[in-house]
Amino acid sequence: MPQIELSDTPTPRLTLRLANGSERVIHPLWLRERCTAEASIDRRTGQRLYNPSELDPQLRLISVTRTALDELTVLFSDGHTSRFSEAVLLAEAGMSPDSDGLPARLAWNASLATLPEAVWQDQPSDALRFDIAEKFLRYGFIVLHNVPRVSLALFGVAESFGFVRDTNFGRHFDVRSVPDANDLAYSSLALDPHVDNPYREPSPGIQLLHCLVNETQGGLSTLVDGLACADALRHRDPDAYRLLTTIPVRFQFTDRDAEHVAWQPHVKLDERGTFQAIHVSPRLDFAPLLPPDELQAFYAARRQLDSLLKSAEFEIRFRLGDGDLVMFDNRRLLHGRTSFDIREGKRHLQGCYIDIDGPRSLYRVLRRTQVQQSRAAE
Ligand SMILES: O=C(O)CCC(=O)C(=O)O
Repeated sequence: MPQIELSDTPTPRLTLRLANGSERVIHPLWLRERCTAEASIDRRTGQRLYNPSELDPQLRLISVTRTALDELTVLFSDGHTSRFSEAVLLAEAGMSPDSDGLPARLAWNASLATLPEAVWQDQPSDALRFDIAEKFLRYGFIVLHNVPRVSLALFGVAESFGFVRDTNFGRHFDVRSVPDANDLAYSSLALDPHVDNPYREPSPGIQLLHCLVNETQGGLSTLVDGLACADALRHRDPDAYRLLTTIPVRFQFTDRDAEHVAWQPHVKLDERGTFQAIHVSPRLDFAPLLPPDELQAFYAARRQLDSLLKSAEFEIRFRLGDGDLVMFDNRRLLHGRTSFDIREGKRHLQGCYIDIDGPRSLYRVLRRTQVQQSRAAE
């Protein structure tokens, strides 16, 4: 178990020892800027009352004492005394940008036994919203049943998890086959796995698709976990993975009123090398003009990723029936559909976007409430 160790020689210092035995010395400034004393933070907002860049750059620890079971009292060289909860320090030291108080992401493939799903209620309880947010954060998607089959009912769901993001397609978009469509989504063609709007900066975090009616046999929804595919590519072909995580590609959307362009590598990593997002849309991507041998390697790498994304090993397929809604992480998952025949009947979905931070914030807030309630009940 990770723990915090105190030592006094040659000077007082605190060390975080991780479960694997490695250690990280805690910098005095890192510690000091986490001080929660009344003089340091505003009680109501929890925000800092001073600018930590103005602290003494050579700040040192003068003494560290364990004053209670979970409490360290630290005297700093600027004369300030702070008390810290060890549990809080440990939790924060272990955080990373993708796991900051959120459930761990579970990479999945076609062997996913059951879809993460829930039955929607018009006035959802906190327990239902928590359940949905948790499944969504783990799997990157959730299927909701029983969403009223009326136009714009998807906003009732979207607004329970975040703020709707308007785009040049409108606050919502109707996915049905229309003549002269400005996007292939509005045809009856099959759509390969893709993310929406990779030409936008930032690209939409979450997409919701609500099925108002589906009278066709086809038009099955497909989903692929970009996190799992990127991981498979990293293991199976590290060179291809390196190219797709480093070469920025130009994504472009143009119609009469809009011209959006964004450059993104197909697989975006954070500074620690952790998967952040996947940007794939075979209809909209343009590789930069690199020397022929580099482009040859890039195209081979892109083909590898493409075949993983389309393989039966990773793709799941399911039918969205009337009143079903799928909400997915548009920066992690790729979605698509099989073709359908409009002579069989209607197929009408409505879609909208919300930002990714909505369900994350909701999850943390509801979790905090749960913890407070269980403490109060003890
Ligand atoms: O028709 C569908 O099921 C999916 C539509 C789609 O891919 C989109 O709107 O981006």
